[in-house]
Amino acid sequence: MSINYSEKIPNNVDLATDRKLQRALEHWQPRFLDWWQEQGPNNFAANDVYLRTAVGVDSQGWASYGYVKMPDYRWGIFLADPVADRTIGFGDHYGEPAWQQVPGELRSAFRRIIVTQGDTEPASVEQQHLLGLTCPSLYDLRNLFQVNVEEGRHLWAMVYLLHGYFGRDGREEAEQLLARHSGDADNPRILGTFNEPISDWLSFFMFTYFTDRDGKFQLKSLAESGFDPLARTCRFMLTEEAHHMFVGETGVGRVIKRTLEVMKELNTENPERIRAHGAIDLDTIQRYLNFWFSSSLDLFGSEASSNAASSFASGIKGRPDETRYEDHVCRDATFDLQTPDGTQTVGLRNAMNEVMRESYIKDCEIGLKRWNMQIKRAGYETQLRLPSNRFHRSIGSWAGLPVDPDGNIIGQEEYDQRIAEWLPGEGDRTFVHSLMQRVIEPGKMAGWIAPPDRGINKLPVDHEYVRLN
Ligand code: BYC
Repeated sequence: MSINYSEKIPNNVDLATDRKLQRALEHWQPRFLDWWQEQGPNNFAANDVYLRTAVGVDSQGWASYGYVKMPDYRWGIFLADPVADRTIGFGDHYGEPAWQQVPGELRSAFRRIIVTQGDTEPASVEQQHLLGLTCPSLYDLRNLFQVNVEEGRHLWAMVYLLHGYFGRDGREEAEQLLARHSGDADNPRILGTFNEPISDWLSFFMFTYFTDRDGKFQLKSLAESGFDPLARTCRFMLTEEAHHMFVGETGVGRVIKRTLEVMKELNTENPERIRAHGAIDLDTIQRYLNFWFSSSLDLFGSEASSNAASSFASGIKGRPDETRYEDHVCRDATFDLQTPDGTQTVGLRNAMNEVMRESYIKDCEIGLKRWNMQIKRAGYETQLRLPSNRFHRSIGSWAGLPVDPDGNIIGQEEYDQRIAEWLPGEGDRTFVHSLMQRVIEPGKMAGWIAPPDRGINKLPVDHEYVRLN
């Protein structure tokens, strides 16, 4: 299905036939643009950026690449094609026709979840607001902007649902999505991770690897939703999300590659010497990984959750790839949770957050394996690893406990003493920030990161992906 770009708001939902909705969205559009000017990529509004824009919503839909000034990006409303006679794939309504409208009794639960999803999108743009000023290359600068404009479009996707299906409440929520701000003391973003600063590119790559991957899993579970417009919206968003995780995986991989080159060159594994040579030692990379992984684990919510149970039961949110499972109703099944007080058996529906978290952790391992292969091939024994899912948690039964990366509860004093081994401290951040010098000559890379294997859309790495003059 192609997207109509001739309209003020590009869309494939035939917006022109719903004048009321069109007017409401056209009213919101200038507010979005004001927000983008204020909170979006700092100082790059006038530059041409080599971006991809969706022209259709099938797998070929990404054919269109070209130079665009970001404020002119064609943000719009794109839903994946409908599946004929789609039925609900899980919960108490299993097998019933999917809903084209929100059932009255589920209105506030759906709104809450759409608002939570929507809130993360502008939040991430805000978190990355200043990163462009310290880009390690034009290639990376372009990728940052691609990610930013697509997060902006994901916001549009959720605002369309709020405006289209939730009346005045939805319109008010859409306003609030532009009023909360990442890290704002009075009006912060809803979920913890989205209030953490992303002030250096190592954090950006960790965020796009670990936090965007939470996005993948949450979107996959919402793509199963009984509310068909939400499911179709999320299916299309997932195609955009894949590139963000690619940026994360290759970004971290390139940082490691450069570190290994320096280790070889100096014939040392000494962090101080590696740092003095302008690369990021593997211990620091591990600490950043620990931080963003553990923070992203919190995004799945508590292990035992009545919210999760009712979301599943009522057809709001399924499991990612629900068809993989045999039992789609899960009324009687149970799940053993490992809590600080020992094993606790709960109904499977109540453990859906944990089920998702477990699949997420498995998916995170894939990149780790690749990075570790790189290290091994270079002849070093060090291996990066995911810390235990009990480590450094702020949500759920392990929240706030002094747990080491192996998952053991230790004394608070020992924990406080050793935390600098496990999480980035002031010194790490100061060092990493000191490396963040802007490199903008086409094809040149900052000294702490290796070039990518290839450029964008078959163009060479030294292509001028952002025209800064
Ligand atoms: N921080 O029963 P509980 C993405 C709240 S990322 C702060 O434990 P529930 C993206 C929770 O809201 C994907 N608060 O969990 C990535 C609830 O509050 P209320 C984003 C938290 O409700 C990169 C209370 O604690 N999408 O797309 O089952 C760049 C008790 O909740 C946190 C979604 O998250 C936290 N970490 O599940 C750009 C999907 N965790 O309601 C974008 C929509 C929990 O009592 N959201 N709380 O005030 C959901 O499905 C669920 O809200 C959650 C929580 C999975 C987040």
